[in-house]
Amino acid sequence: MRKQIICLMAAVMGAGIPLVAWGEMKGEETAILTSPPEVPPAITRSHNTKVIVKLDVIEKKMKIADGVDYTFWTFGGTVPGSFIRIKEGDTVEFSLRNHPTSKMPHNIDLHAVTGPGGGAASSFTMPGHESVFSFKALNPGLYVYHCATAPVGMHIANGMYGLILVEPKEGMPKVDREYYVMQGDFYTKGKNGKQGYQPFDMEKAIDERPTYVVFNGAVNSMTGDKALKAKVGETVRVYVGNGGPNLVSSFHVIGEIFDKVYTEGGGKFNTNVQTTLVPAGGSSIVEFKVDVPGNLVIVDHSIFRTFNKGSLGLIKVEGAEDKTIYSGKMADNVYLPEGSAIQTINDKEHVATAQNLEDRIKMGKNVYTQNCAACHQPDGKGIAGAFPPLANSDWLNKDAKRAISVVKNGLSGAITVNGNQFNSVMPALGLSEEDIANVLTFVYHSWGNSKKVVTKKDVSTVKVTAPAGGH
Ligand code: HEC
Ligand SMILES: [Cu+2]
Repeated sequence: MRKQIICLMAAVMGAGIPLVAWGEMKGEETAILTSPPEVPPAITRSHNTKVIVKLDVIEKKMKIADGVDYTFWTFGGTVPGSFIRIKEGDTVEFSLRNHPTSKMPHNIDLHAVTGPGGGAASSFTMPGHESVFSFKALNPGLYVYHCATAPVGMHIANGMYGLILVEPKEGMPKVDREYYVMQGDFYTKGKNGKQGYQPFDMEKAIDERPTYVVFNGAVNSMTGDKALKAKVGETVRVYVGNGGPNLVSSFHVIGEIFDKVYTEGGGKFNTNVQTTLVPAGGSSIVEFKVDVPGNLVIVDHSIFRTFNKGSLGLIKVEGAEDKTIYSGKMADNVYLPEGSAIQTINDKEHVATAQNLEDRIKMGKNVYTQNCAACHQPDGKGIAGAFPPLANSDWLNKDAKRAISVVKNGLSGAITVNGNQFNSVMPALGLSEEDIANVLTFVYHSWGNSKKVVTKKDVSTVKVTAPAGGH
């Protein structure tokens, strides 16, 4: 009836006015729910509707890390739970269905709900039951939903959280790709990486000492084949959530700057942000245009969590390079400022003297580890195309005076070692004569070389020339 009146008004007032005004309900539809990292398609309708959401609670064993199983409690079978997308002004008819195989009752508190407990009391559901309640989405934004059944902390710690996006009336600006990423902290009896089935550890949870901190429910949920994807030139939007239960996330993408951040999932955006804080039970919407190819790394910048507890994901960006934006490595120059190694040349007191061959080799080994191994490698085999081998090196074994000169003065230009050409720069390292004698004696007595002994006197008879490497 009301609808007809509005249609009539539109006809009277002319074009440009939608047939159904905002706040007017038209029809109904069933929400498309997606599993992370996927996001349901943008809502294109320009009217409000009744949205039916059916969400299943499933308790199930899944992998939290390689070789580690955990019993997750889920909304929709995944951690985080299914992504729900509706529009400001929509009325949601929400069905929470607790699977008959569940051991626990569960409910849902949606932060997008205006009403007691965010729906928690109305949705308390025993295994094998379904609860239905309805709410009107008054405020646009990105909201967390979670289970709020006692013990609440335990239900959340087991993975009972997800995101619901309430698009503003005018919709979200168009982007090329959207992803769903949600952080959570997990507490297992066994320590990080302990294989086999791991039960929940209440004490660790209370003490806020997580065993795992992960995105999308598991270590490596977004690496390898499961890495997120984008192409150079595309704009990427990530709906970021943090289920907690305890930790706050310092959300960061290594190699990108967020062009826009809808801080805390709200209506206003900040620009040019490096790291955004995502509170437990909160969210953030980040957007960035990818300009160059490569791997972007999604992290919680509380960085031990990333490298020791699992909060690491990848976005693989494919496309053409743009050297004006990122050059790649352009030079690897020698940098030996005054007061570094050079100083030891004149540092007479520093020089300990080897008493015998065994001593000399031992001291030489130390010099090698500290001064040579980084380039020529600890096993003396060098790196193909960059650093020539010292192991079994024909160039080295042929002429000891020449070898002394290399270490004393550095070396540049093309040389051939064991049939392979190198054309690079070895810097003069500023070692004392004693150190040079020791290190070369060590090298000559290692890796199948000629067992020549180099003395300090041998070193002193080789001329000092202008050092290589631009000094
Ligand atoms: C910064 C990297 C770097 C360090 C450190 C370095 N080298 Fe080299 N070294 C090179 C490069 C590069 C060459 C080849 C230079 C060229 O192409 O002209 C080379 C060549 C040599 C050669 C002659 C080629 C061969 O394989 O026999 C010897 C001998 C040698 N280095 C010994 C040493 C010793 C001993 C040390 C430590 C005291 C050392 N180097 C430290 C980079 C390094
Ligand atoms: Cu629950």
